[in-house]
Amino acid sequence: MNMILRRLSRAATAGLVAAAALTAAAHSAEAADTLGSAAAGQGRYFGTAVAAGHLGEADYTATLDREFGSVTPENEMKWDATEPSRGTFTFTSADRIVDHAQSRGMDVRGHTLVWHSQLPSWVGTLGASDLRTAMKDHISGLMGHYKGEIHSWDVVNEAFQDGGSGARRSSPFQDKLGDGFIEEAFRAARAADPAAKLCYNDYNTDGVNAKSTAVYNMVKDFTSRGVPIDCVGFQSHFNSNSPVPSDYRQNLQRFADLGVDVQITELDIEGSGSAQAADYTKVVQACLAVERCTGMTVWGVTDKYSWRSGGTPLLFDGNYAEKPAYDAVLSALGGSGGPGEPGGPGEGTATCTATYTRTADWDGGYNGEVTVTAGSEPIGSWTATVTLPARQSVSALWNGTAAFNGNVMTVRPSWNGALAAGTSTTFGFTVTKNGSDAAPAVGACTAS
Ligand code: G2I
Repeated sequence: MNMILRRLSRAATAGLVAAAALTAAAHSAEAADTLGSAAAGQGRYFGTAVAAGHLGEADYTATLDREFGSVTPENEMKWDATEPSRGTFTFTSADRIVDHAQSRGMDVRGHTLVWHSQLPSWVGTLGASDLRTAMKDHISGLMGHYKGEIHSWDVVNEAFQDGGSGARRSSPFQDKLGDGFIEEAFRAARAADPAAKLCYNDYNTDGVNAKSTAVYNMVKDFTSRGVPIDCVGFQSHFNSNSPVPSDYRQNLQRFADLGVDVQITELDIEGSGSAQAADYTKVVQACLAVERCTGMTVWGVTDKYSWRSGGTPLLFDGNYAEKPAYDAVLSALGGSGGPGEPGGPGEGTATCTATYTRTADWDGGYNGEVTVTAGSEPIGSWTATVTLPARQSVSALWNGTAAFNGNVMTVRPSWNGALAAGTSTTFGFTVTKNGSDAAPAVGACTAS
């Protein structure tokens, strides 16, 4: 098939995919009992890295198709796989993944266009001018093939060094083209597929540190000068030497505050049991707490095919059984089957209480705060009602989402649904008094 026909047929398939994705979303609203559907209920995607070589394994594809809403080819879109010799593109393995994903209504992340690793040797032999041309040709060739079919591309991957310097990593691109290669790659990427979100992706940038600050400064510079960048990927490979940072959410938020989306792109956490589950919960909650955190991808379906399988870092074990980490992620995403949900621990016994305090007061209004506390079982989600006195109205609400029926406000969590036994969260609201200083009544708290 010549290139033009190939592109046309890929575009026709993409049209079908949009319809399939809508069907999947409609279904997910009814039964959020998988990672993908629960995340969709929170306005996020939940994806996984996929290797083309495993798609023939029935349990692998069954788990993939059931649970995930987005896929990232683990190696198949890298430079050595797609342009092994200059100007000769091979898309067979990547197409296999993209076609599989599209036929099931899943989205695709592109990984990765410009990276120092998994580079064919011919790239390193080029002089600066040739290398610049080759880089742009690679971007337009690869992105052009999948134009309109990739929701986000990792345009440049891992361009900064580890350690405290915040310096750029040596690579053929850095060494021959200088700092400007990143900007040139993003501009070429925007031209090649204007619909794709363009991300910078890196590791050990998950907390606030010298490396993440160097990336932050680059993104800030790009946005201030109009260099096209839409998102930053945080790989999030964690283990005991590199635990989930306590300032993870804060770090994601500072990037989001620059006006870019943030995505968790290669999540895996070595460990097992409840400790691993608790770490996964932290990651999901951090993403859900940041409005511009648009989705999460785990770096593989099953522990047995993980790039660090010895550390059992994923959500399904080698037999595709759901691990405690799976339950924790599903529960943190507000899905069913988690604690207190049908089929989950504590089914039917989950309870919560809600207590009210006035935290601020002025002539025309006041702020109220409701503390929601889980009973003796963990809860996956909660609902609390607040009945307002006559004439009063709510002008703002935080850490929750509200639905109104007359003067009764029903509040559900925004990101803070999952609570361990005995732990609490709060939501707050601002009330306009309209001449009434009476206190609202907080009704029963319902846990699920
Ligand atoms: O290293 C973990 C990830 C860090 N961030 C960028 C990702 O692209 C990277 O993924 C890993 C893949 O999970 C591995 O599967 O990248 C590795 C290479 O840097 C991949 O490993 C390679 C092996 O080293 C090769 O021997 C093998 O031929 O996978 C290749 C394909 O199976």
